[in-house]
Amino acid sequence: MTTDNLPRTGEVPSDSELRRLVGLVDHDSAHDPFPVIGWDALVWVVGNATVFAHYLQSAFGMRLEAYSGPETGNRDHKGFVLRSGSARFVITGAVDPDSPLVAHHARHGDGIADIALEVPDVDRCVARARAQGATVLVAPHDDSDEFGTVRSAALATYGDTRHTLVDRSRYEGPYLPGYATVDPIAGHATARLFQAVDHVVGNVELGRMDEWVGFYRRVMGFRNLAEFIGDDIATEYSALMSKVVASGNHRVKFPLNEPAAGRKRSQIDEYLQFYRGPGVQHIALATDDILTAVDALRAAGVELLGTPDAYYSDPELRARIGHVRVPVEQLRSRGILVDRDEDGYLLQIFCKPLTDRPTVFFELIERHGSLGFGKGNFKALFEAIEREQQARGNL
Ligand code: TYF
Ligand code: FE
Repeated sequence: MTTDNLPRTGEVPSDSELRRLVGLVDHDSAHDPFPVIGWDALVWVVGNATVFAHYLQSAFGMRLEAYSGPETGNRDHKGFVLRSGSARFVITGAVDPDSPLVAHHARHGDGIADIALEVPDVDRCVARARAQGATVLVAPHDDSDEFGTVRSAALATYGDTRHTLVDRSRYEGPYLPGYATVDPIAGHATARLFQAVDHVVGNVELGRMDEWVGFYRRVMGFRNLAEFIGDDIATEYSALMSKVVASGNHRVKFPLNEPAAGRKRSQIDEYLQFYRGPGVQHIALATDDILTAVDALRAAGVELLGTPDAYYSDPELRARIGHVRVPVEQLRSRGILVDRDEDGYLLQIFCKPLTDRPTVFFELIERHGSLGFGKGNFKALFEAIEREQQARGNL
């Protein structure tokens, strides 16, 4: 493996590292109606949490930090808490055949049920959400164990997805009450391939993107970012429309897609059909070494989207990207995309769906000043996605 020189997975990036990794901006949160600290966890419901958690450790270098299951008194389901830098994934799967997770999985397949956000004041956020007409699925309440108390609540968002709001300022435990610290899988040296969650993308139904943009603006006080996919790009080649909302300092960024009429059947329609409704489409993972990460993922057999050679030999691209930290040859051999804007550049690559249904996938992103999402790559990216859609017989 080429990952021996990387920091261990558990090391959390410093504030200044995080700023660079995910492109934070200055922001005074004193007047935020809904102050957000950042991502708390991405909670997955899958058909086999034991195996899925092993895959995220063995292929994505994540580190197991905590566990809940029959051995810890949880007869309903297993939950594995995985970390890479500041990113936390919780993988849950039913043990009890009557667990509510069974119905979620039967409908959606493997997916993200909860985009949990860490907030300093759960009650204040819920009061704001109620006043703005949001659906409160779980009222603010405390959970305690020997490590302290967590206060949380949950709001509904698109589809069956929710946002649990978590205040862990009075809690010292590994995750939540009910979870116990465990040892990572034996003999496996985890490598930190990524350090943070950059953005989480939602797919919503045709014509509803603006409603959900409005939801995040009204309820959470998020703002629109400049990057979007409009009618022009949609009809040219993407068959989707997209807008991005973000928290004040951009720590939490939510691009929202809806299908659009294009030349071909929209990739968003394919998702909505197989996920049986709106849900999380992709999670972008911020890394400070996308080359090493890609090599490690390929070595582990993870499938990434290919990029045609023509992309790299395009003189227009060459001129536009200017100087990047490695020779373009090294990007070409790995299929890594590059985009530049007025603030800097970014490197990015996309995995094929990691689930059986063509739904959720990962993106890796290495930012060098750019605060964007790879606008210059949309054409090459959507063509690559359509090749996969075609191969699945869904185009
Ligand atoms: O998050 C983004 O905007 C980029 C591009 O269906 C993108 O990663 C947008 C829509 C999509 C796939 C990728
Ligand atoms: Fe993205």
